Amino acid sequence: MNKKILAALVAASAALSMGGAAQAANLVVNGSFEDPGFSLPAGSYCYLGGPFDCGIVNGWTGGFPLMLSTSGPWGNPNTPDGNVLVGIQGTSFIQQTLNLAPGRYTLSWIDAGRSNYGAPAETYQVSVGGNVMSVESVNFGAGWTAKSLTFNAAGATTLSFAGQTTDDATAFIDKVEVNAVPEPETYAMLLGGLGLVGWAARRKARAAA
Ligand SMILES: [Ca+2]
Repeated sequence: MNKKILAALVAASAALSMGGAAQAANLVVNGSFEDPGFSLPAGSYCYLGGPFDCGIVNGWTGGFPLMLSTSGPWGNPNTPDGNVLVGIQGTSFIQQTLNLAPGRYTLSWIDAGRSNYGAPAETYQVSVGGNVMSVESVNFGAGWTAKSLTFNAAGATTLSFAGQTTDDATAFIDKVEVNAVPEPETYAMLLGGLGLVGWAARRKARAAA
């Protein structure tokens, strides 16, 4: 009997763990920009919706964001996330709308600065659902830096990275991810299940003694 209870609890704990793993999947479509939807040879670039038009960037819409490959001509450091990255230049922007279940989420990304242009910094706003969540200033030549913020959402939610300068300064962005923050109840259920497993094991040990 105890073995059956134990097996059921182990299965329940495993299912909860798997649920947690599923929640941790990145919800952003093409957040790495590695599936751009267009051909981008090494060392080249295009704009979404402008001259040298990329035509399409899978998962994303925007106003004139720069799509770059590693070793691109815009003074971008090579990205640690594949070969393709985005440049937010002047007041250009890139955005994506996610349909999110009610809950709490983490948005994470990496950014870096332009090394071959003299402007001191590119400032860009990170918005979620139309609310400005963060204003980032990326200095000239800055290396890749991990950024993140958390937000609550339910339903259609637009993520946006929007430049705030009037010059040719550029912030490079890559590795955009949104992950669900596990609910406290999930942890409580898991811990409760583990507690019962421990109790059952102790009971069995006493019975055997
Ligand atoms: Ca990338």
